[in-house]
Amino acid sequence: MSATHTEYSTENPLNREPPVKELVSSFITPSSKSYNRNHGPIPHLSAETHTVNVDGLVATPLRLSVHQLATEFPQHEVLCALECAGNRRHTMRTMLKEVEGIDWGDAAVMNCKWRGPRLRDVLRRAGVEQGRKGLHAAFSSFQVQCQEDKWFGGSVELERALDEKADVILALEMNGAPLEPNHGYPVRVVLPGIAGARWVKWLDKITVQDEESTNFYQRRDYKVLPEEAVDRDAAEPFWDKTPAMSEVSINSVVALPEDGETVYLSDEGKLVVKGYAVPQGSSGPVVKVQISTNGGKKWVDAQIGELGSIAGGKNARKWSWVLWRAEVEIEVGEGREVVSRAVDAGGNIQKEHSQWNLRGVGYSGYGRARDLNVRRQ
Ligand SMILES: Nc1nc2c(c(=O)[nH]1)N[C@H]1C(S)=C(S)[C@@H](COP(=O)(O)O)O[C@H]1N2
Ligand SMILES: [Mo]
Repeated sequence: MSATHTEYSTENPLNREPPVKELVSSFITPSSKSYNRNHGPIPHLSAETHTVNVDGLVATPLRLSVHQLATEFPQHEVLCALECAGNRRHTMRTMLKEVEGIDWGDAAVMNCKWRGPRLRDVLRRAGVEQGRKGLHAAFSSFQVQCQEDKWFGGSVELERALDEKADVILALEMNGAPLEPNHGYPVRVVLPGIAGARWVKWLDKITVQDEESTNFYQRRDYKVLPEEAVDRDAAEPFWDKTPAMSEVSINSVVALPEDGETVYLSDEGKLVVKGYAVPQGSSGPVVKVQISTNGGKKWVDAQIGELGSIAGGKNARKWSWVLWRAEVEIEVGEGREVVSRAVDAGGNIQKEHSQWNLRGVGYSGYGRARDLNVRRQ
């Protein structure tokens, strides 16, 4: 992997993100430009021997080999963004107030093609009870001990797991090649529109159950705690009462220029600005991105990039990010700022600020390049 990644070694798990400028240089993120988020070491598993168990409230528990997952079910491809709930934590802590957690910038996100059987087909083979409310599909990986729990797990509502339109798959491939160990080889959950924390890598078990995953990362982390939870002690009573994060918020980021940069206007007196935007949950695709250089008084529409040769029309772009570009007027001088906001097909409009929360998750305030020094050529 490229040495230009910023690594965050909390104890030792591999946690790093690429420079955001590099990230937005490809519509499909190659693994050389992808972020990595791990709560424990990376296991190196064999696809020959690995199996996924399906159990809990199903008529026929299953034990499926990777070969069976690849050959006994129709393979489905989804183009979608994977975003860590901690993406943009740096903006939250520097604009609002200090938070706990890795100091992620704007690049804890990637946009890839994922391929594998639909979770729905696997659950139906196990004879899942359909139509009963209040059940959950819980995903577990027992391969390695994590920092806060012995194993890693997460869950989503069973209805989501079974909804054909939700495009949930058990991915065996990323961008046309087998998953890399970092990204969950040989099989990981892909949950379009849902925070990365639920996309369990090195998947061992899927359980249909009447409660959420009991794993630490479902119950005691990845929650937008209320503002009164100012520290760990104050947070204690809120963990059980606060819903687990599920769908991601609409978001956009200014990747170029970057904070503190000295930039030069073109001969026409314009500044080139670029970035990405992701839709809210299932409300994609992103249909509009707007840029302001005067604190939101005036907005200019950005151009949304070509999506290349993706078959399937608009629906194929539903879960994807968009890359955008704009040429904007901006006053010469120091301390200038460019902000971006996105709108998706469901009518969600990105808000200026996000709620502060102790764990610094879900930051989705306007994209921002701060403290620019704007000059004429
Ligand atoms: N088994 C396991 N799965 C996991 C994690 C983990 O630590 N262990 N991290 C989760 C989190 S928080 C995120 S954001 C994504 C990151 O996926 P990536 O490392 O492929 O980018 O994986 C998720 N799945
Ligand atoms: Mo994450």
